[in-house]
Amino acid sequence: MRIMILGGDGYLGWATAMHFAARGDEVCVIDNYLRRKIARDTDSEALSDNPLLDARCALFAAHTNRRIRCEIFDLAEHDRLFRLMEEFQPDCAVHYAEQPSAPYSMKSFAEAKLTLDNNLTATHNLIWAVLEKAPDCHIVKLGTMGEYGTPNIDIEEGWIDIEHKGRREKFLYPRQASSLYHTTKVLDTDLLWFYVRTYGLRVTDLMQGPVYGLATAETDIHPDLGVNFHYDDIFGTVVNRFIVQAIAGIPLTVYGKGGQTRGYLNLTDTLQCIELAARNPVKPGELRIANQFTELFSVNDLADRVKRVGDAMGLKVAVDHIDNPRREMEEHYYNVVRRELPALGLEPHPMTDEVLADMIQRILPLRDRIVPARVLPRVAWKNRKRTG
Ligand code: USQ
Repeated sequence: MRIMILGGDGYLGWATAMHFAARGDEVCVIDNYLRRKIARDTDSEALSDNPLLDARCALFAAHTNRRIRCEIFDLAEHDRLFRLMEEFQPDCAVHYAEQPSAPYSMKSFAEAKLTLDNNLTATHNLIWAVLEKAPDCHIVKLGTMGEYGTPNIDIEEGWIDIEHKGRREKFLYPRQASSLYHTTKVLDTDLLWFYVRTYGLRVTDLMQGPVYGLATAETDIHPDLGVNFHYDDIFGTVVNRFIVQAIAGIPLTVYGKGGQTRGYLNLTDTLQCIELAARNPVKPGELRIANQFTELFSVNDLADRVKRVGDAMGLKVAVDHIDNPRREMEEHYYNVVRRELPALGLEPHPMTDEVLADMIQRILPLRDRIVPARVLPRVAWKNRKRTG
């Protein structure tokens, strides 16, 4: 398969690039290093220094004999994307190229504007590059479970049948995200659905929950091929943060009551899901939406698990309920349908104690690199008065 990975320098993008290249697929990665810039600007650098993307590709080739083509540019440069699309003719384009941090998107006007401009422009330019230059290309788009929010009814898989005044219709499931970042993903889905139904684009939109982990089959090939592992309040997802906090002796930062429930998945299962989606493309004019997670946990569940495993390893883990910087429900109904990916063959790797212990073992040698000032939340949704 010829596969283009937009956002190839990211936590998921780089792992995905290695995954497909190692399996003999022809991979082209694109990135503009936006995450690295935001990380520098907000003092939120990853735990280890990851070489730049072209250097990682060269290192990967030296150790595996598999080439990953690397292109560094901003997807806002649509003519460049169009040219590359025409030349590379991908069977599949995996779209991760978005500003992925909810807290960053809520910081102030400038960050909100950047998130909106970057995410929607990238999606729109990709759509047009495919329409104009590689119309058979299947777009695999990373959406988020956060698009749905936490409604008081079951969350279906992307679509819902509505009966209204005796008539029926199928619609996109109602979405109500709780950050601007998550809202850009809602808008992406609307854009994609518009172009799917209007021009016959082929799209899989994956509603992914928070990912955890740092090991894949390829990350151990060389220490510099690891993923960019974030534990800061800007880019770090909650499990990765809790593991680092446990090691640094910082009480685990449960936001508010800790009853917030989300669907989680291991990094290796993200790769499995992307591969299943990519190797099973949809027909032209089809938008497939899949809920991408393997297990549901509340934040309290996660804190208990990390504490239990950390304590057993001699870490003395404390748990703290701190003021929730976000505006979200801390106790809520959460029942999510999940059929598409299991039907394609997903075999989940659950979050066992061994999995958490392995994460701790891998991070312990980097203990001295942890910067405590990056851990506590530095962005609050609440510092703006609610008018409605
Ligand atoms: N949380 C804590 N303590 C922390 C960090 C987070 O209690 O120290 C809570 C949050 O309030 C939230 C939950 O844990 O209720 C998950 O937070 P998160 O930071 O792990 O995830 P989130 O900001 O929602 O975003 C992450 C990814 C994003 C992806 C999303 C899936 O960064 O790209 O889209 O997970 S989901 O959460 O299902 O929307």
